[in-house]
Amino acid sequence: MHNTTTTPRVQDEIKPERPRLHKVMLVNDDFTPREFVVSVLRREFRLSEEQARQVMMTAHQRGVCVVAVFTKDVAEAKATNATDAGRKKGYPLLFTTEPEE
Ligand code: TYC
Repeated sequence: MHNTTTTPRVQDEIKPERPRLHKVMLVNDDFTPREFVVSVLRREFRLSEEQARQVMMTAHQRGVCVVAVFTKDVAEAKATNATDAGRKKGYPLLFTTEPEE
């Protein structure tokens, strides 16, 4: 009998992958009132008054702003709810999602 030594291969070291997070983005438009955007951000994303104002103003000035990151299902559900809140009032307010790099 002869001795054999084995070195573990990289693939044998099983590392569970973290679920990829998804960003919720707020998209600017010319019609939705600023105060309404702030109220949706506070209610749907639990932002403080100051955080909500900063996110709203960033979207207003730059066209888009990251609101928060969540797992895919949560990001999509929150983006849909927040977009629907605007639609119910007749506003074109839009929240989208995209995977984080
Ligand atoms: N641009 C809007 C206005 O001037 C306010 C607004 C900000 C709307 C951000 C959407 O994502 C938005 N009334």
